[in-house]
Amino acid sequence: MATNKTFTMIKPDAFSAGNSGAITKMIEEAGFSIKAMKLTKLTAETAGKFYAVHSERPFYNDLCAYMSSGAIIAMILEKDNAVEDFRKLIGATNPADAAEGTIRKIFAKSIEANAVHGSDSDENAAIEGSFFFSELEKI
Ligand code: RTP
Ligand code: MG
Repeated sequence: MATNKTFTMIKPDAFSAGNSGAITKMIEEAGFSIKAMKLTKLTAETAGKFYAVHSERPFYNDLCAYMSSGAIIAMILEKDNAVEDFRKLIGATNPADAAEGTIRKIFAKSIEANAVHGSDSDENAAIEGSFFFSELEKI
Protein backbone atom coordinates (compact mmCIF):
# COMPACT_ATOMS: atom_id res chain seq x y z
CA MET A 1 0.00 0.00 0.00
CA ALA A 2 1.32 3.48 -0.87
CA THR A 3 2.23 5.66 2.09
CA ASN A 4 1.11 9.29 2.06
CA LYS A 5 4.55 10.90 2.51
CA THR A 6 7.26 12.11 0.19
CA PHE A 7 10.52 14.02 0.62
CA THR A 8 11.71 17.06 -1.32
CA MET A 9 14.60 19.49 -1.46
CA ILE A 10 14.55 22.97 -2.93
CA LYS A 11 17.94 22.75 -4.65
CA PRO A 12 20.73 25.39 -4.54
CA ASP A 13 19.80 27.06 -7.86
CA ALA A 14 16.20 27.67 -6.77
CA PHE A 15 17.11 28.77 -3.24
CA SER A 16 19.79 31.22 -4.39
CA ALA A 17 17.46 32.66 -7.04
CA GLY A 18 14.92 33.51 -4.33
CA ASN A 19 12.34 31.02 -5.60
CA SER A 20 11.80 29.08 -2.35
CA GLY A 21 8.64 30.96 -1.41
CA ALA A 22 7.02 30.60 -4.84
CA ILE A 23 7.89 26.88 -5.00
CA THR A 24 6.58 26.25 -1.47
CA LYS A 25 3.34 28.06 -2.40
CA MET A 26 2.89 25.80 -5.46
CA ILE A 27 3.51 22.73 -3.29
CA GLU A 28 0.91 23.80 -0.70
CA GLU A 29 -1.62 24.85 -3.35
CA ALA A 30 -1.29 21.37 -4.89
CA GLY A 31 -2.56 19.93 -1.61
CA PHE A 32 0.64 18.85 0.13
CA SER A 33 1.03 19.52 3.88
CA ILE A 34 4.50 20.30 5.24
CA LYS A 35 5.35 17.81 8.01
CA ALA A 36 9.03 18.82 8.47
CA MET A 37 11.16 21.66 7.07
CA LYS A 38 14.82 22.66 7.36
CA LEU A 39 17.25 25.13 5.79
CA THR A 40 20.70 23.55 5.58
CA LYS A 41 23.75 23.15 3.36
CA LEU A 42 25.13 19.80 2.21
CA THR A 43 28.83 19.05 1.93
CA ALA A 44 30.14 17.14 -1.08
CA GLU A 45 30.34 14.14 1.25
CA THR A 46 26.76 14.34 2.56
CA ALA A 47 25.45 15.02 -0.97
CA GLY A 48 27.39 11.94 -2.08
CA LYS A 49 25.70 9.83 0.59
CA PHE A 50 22.25 11.17 -0.30
CA TYR A 51 22.75 10.41 -4.02
CA ALA A 52 24.80 7.20 -3.47
CA VAL A 53 22.39 5.34 -5.78
CA HIS A 54 23.87 7.42 -8.65
CA SER A 55 27.55 6.82 -7.72
CA GLU A 56 28.27 4.93 -10.95
CA ARG A 57 26.57 7.52 -13.20
CA PRO A 58 28.74 9.92 -15.25
CA PHE A 59 27.05 12.98 -13.70
CA TYR A 60 27.64 11.90 -10.06
CA ASN A 61 30.65 14.10 -9.23
CA ASP A 62 29.09 17.16 -10.85
CA LEU A 63 25.82 16.44 -9.03
CA CYS A 64 27.58 16.26 -5.62
CA ALA A 65 29.47 19.50 -6.33
CA TYR A 66 26.29 21.24 -7.43
CA MET A 67 24.18 20.00 -4.50
CA SER A 68 26.83 21.27 -2.04
CA SER A 69 27.27 24.63 -3.80
CA GLY A 70 24.69 26.48 -1.72
CA ALA A 71 21.84 26.23 0.78
CA ILE A 72 18.92 23.87 0.29
CA ILE A 73 15.53 23.49 1.99
CA ALA A 74 14.55 19.93 2.92
CA MET A 75 10.89 19.04 3.52
CA ILE A 76 8.74 16.03 4.33
CA LEU A 77 5.35 16.39 2.61
CA GLU A 78 2.04 14.61 3.16
CA LYS A 79 -0.79 13.98 0.71
CA ASP A 80 -2.68 10.97 -0.63
CA ASN A 81 -0.52 9.28 -3.29
CA ALA A 82 2.29 11.69 -2.31
CA VAL A 83 5.26 10.23 -4.22
CA GLU A 84 3.52 9.93 -7.58
CA ASP A 85 1.56 13.18 -7.31
CA PHE A 86 4.69 15.12 -6.32
CA ARG A 87 6.68 13.74 -9.26
CA LYS A 88 3.85 14.97 -11.50
CA LEU A 89 3.94 18.41 -9.87
CA ILE A 90 7.71 18.80 -10.39
CA GLY A 91 7.86 17.44 -13.97
CA ALA A 92 10.61 15.68 -15.91
CA THR A 93 14.26 15.75 -14.77
CA ASN A 94 15.24 17.85 -17.79
CA PRO A 95 13.19 21.08 -17.79
CA ALA A 96 13.22 20.99 -21.60
CA ASP A 97 11.03 17.87 -21.32
CA ALA A 98 8.92 19.02 -18.35
CA ALA A 99 5.21 19.66 -18.86
CA GLU A 100 3.87 23.22 -18.83
CA GLY A 101 2.97 24.43 -15.34
CA THR A 102 5.32 22.04 -13.54
CA ILE A 103 7.82 23.36 -10.97
CA ARG A 104 10.82 22.37 -13.08
CA LYS A 105 9.33 23.90 -16.25
CA ILE A 106 8.86 27.19 -14.42
CA PHE A 107 11.98 27.33 -12.23
CA ALA A 108 14.68 24.86 -13.38
CA LYS A 109 17.76 26.19 -15.15
CA SER A 110 19.15 22.93 -16.60
CA ILE A 111 18.97 19.12 -16.32
CA GLU A 112 21.32 19.38 -13.30
CA ALA A 113 20.18 22.65 -11.70
CA ASN A 114 16.57 21.55 -11.82
CA ALA A 115 15.10 23.40 -8.83
CA VAL A 116 13.69 20.52 -6.77
CA HIS A 117 14.18 16.91 -5.76
CA GLY A 118 11.32 14.44 -5.37
CA SER A 119 11.55 10.92 -3.93
CA ASP A 120 10.98 8.16 -6.49
CA SER A 121 9.36 5.55 -4.19
CA ASP A 122 7.70 5.19 -0.79
CA GLU A 123 10.75 3.33 0.46
CA ASN A 124 13.14 6.08 -0.64
CA ALA A 125 10.84 8.79 0.74
CA ALA A 126 11.17 7.22 4.20
CA ILE A 127 14.95 6.78 3.88
CA GLU A 128 15.46 10.35 2.60
CA GLY A 129 13.21 11.90 5.27
CA SER A 130 15.19 10.12 7.98
CA PHE A 131 18.46 11.29 6.38
CA PHE A 132 17.54 14.91 7.25
CA PHE A 133 15.07 14.78 10.15
CA SER A 134 14.98 13.24 13.61
CA GLU A 135 11.66 12.14 15.11
CA LEU A 136 11.59 15.39 17.14
CA GLU A 137 11.73 17.45 13.95
CA LYS A 138 8.68 15.85 12.33
CA ILE A 139 5.09 16.76 13.18
P1 RTP B 1 15.80 13.93 -8.19
O1 RTP B 1 16.27 12.56 -7.72
O2 RTP B 1 16.75 15.04 -7.81
O3 RTP B 1 14.38 14.21 -7.81
O4 RTP B 1 15.78 13.93 -9.80
P2 RTP B 1 15.20 12.82 -10.78
O5 RTP B 1 14.69 11.65 -10.01
O6 RTP B 1 14.25 13.50 -11.71
O7 RTP B 1 16.50 12.42 -11.60
P3 RTP B 1 17.64 11.37 -11.22
O8 RTP B 1 17.85 10.49 -12.41
O9 RTP B 1 17.36 10.74 -9.89
O10 RTP B 1 18.92 12.30 -11.12
C1 RTP B 1 19.24 12.98 -9.92
C2 RTP B 1 19.71 14.38 -10.24
O11 RTP B 1 20.97 14.33 -10.90
C3 RTP B 1 21.08 15.44 -11.79
N1 RTP B 1 21.27 14.95 -13.14
N2 RTP B 1 22.16 15.45 -13.94
N3 RTP B 1 23.81 15.98 -16.17
C4 RTP B 1 22.89 15.01 -16.27
O12 RTP B 1 22.72 14.35 -17.27
C5 RTP B 1 22.08 14.76 -15.09
N4 RTP B 1 21.12 13.84 -15.00
C6 RTP B 1 20.63 13.96 -13.77
C7 RTP B 1 19.78 16.24 -11.67
O13 RTP B 1 19.97 17.25 -10.68
C8 RTP B 1 18.82 15.17 -11.20
O14 RTP B 1 17.70 15.73 -10.60
MG1 MG C 1 15.81 10.70 -8.50
